[in-house]
Amino acid sequence: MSQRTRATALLAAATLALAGIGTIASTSAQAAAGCKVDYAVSSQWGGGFGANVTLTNLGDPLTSWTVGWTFSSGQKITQAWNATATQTGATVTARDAGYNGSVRTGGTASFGFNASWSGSNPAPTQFTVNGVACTGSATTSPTPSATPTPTATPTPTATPTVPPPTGTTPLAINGQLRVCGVNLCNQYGKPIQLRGVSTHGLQWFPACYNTSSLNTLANDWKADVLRIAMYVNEDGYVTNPAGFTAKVNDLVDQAESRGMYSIIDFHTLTPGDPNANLENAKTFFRNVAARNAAKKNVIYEIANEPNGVSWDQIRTYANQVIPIIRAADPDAVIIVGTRGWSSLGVSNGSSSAEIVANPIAFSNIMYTFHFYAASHYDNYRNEVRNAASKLPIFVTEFGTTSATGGGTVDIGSSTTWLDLLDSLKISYVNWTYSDADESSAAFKPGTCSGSSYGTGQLTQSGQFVRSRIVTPDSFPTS
Ligand code: IDC
Repeated sequence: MSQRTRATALLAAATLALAGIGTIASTSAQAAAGCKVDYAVSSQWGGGFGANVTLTNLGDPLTSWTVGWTFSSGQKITQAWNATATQTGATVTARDAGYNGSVRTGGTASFGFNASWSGSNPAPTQFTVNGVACTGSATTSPTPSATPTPTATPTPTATPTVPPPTGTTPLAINGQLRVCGVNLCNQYGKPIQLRGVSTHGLQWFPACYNTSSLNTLANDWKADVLRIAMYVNEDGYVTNPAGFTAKVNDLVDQAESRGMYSIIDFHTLTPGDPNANLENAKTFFRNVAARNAAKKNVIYEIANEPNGVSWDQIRTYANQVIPIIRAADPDAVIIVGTRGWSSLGVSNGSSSAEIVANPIAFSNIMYTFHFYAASHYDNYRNEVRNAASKLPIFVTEFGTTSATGGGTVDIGSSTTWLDLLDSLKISYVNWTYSDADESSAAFKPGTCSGSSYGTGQLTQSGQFVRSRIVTPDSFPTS
């Protein structure tokens, strides 16, 4: 391009840009607004209560928000998280916390608060977002060129609390998970089972988690969940906290963009006492919970396999880490490791009775059970069967092999195990989606240095596990 043509082109671009600014200014006055606010008291005690508030943006994308309402019975906010709340008289204004200010069309943002009450505690019924009353629908200011067509008035009975799924992925269908009774439930309150795989140690197999392998996992294996095994010691997190935190966050995004859930696994193994990593856990979970609070695909696993410690010591650890996660991400499911390498105590001569007698006193908690099919047989199965009617259990790790991760692949025992978990609707995750040179790995050694993760690359274990995960899910929506 000659100097002259180039100057003309620049001038044209500048003119277009100016025209663009003019257009934006004139349309922003007519930005579609619309919102829905869900307000739910999560717990209430004498004189106090906690509540979660979720705003659904039904208008144009927001870059910041305030949610407003008026209390009718003297309630007073004492503390808020994921928003800054101010209260003048009965009028509350909750402003986004910065990191959750952007909400796409159809997206949600949540925050929570504690408040005092006396007499009665009625929920507010009218909310505003950025000063606009929330009617549960979108409105656009009429413009001469684009008069909106009138929409049918919604009938009260036809307004479901949770709208139907907007997609077909596990995440789109099930949305925000929660624990109901002993089950993992979806956004419709229906029990579901998630089936998926675990990474190997991120420090050892970074090459195995890339666009191609994750596409294979979501599209070919039809996995529902990816467990992100972030070892803490053993050359893991402690060697580079910021780097491993970023890697975990990236994999959360990768899973989300493919419609899968992700389990953030703080993979403590050696030492077996999670309290040895308490400060690391606090820092790590404070960061990942704040960063991922608005996402619906995150499940937190706070200690992989406690060993050499009592259930009481595990509880002590959990009681310090859970509030940190909750402060940032109040509604996520949190999974707590159990005694004896997450064997519900069995590998230490104990049982789930110690957990039932002394459970974790937070809501939305599940308990970890792990098994290796060539090491753990009927006495472990009996314990799972027994515990399943009393505790919400999540199998965040199992192998088809011995507990070393190697040795013979026991297809018979693996089949018995997975049939049992299917019948109990217990979610499970296989160790490992990697090409480690050990029989529990799903891919043959060397696979991750190539570009194909097809069935030709699968090991015996990988073929079996894929065949169990690929079958259709059952995700009830009504
Ligand atoms: C194993 C890996 C192996 C690695 C070892 C490190 O398969 O390559 O050398 O960890 O300690 C678990 C643990 C999990 C183990 C796995 C198999 O959660 O970290 O991975 N296992 O031994 N519990 C029971 C078995």
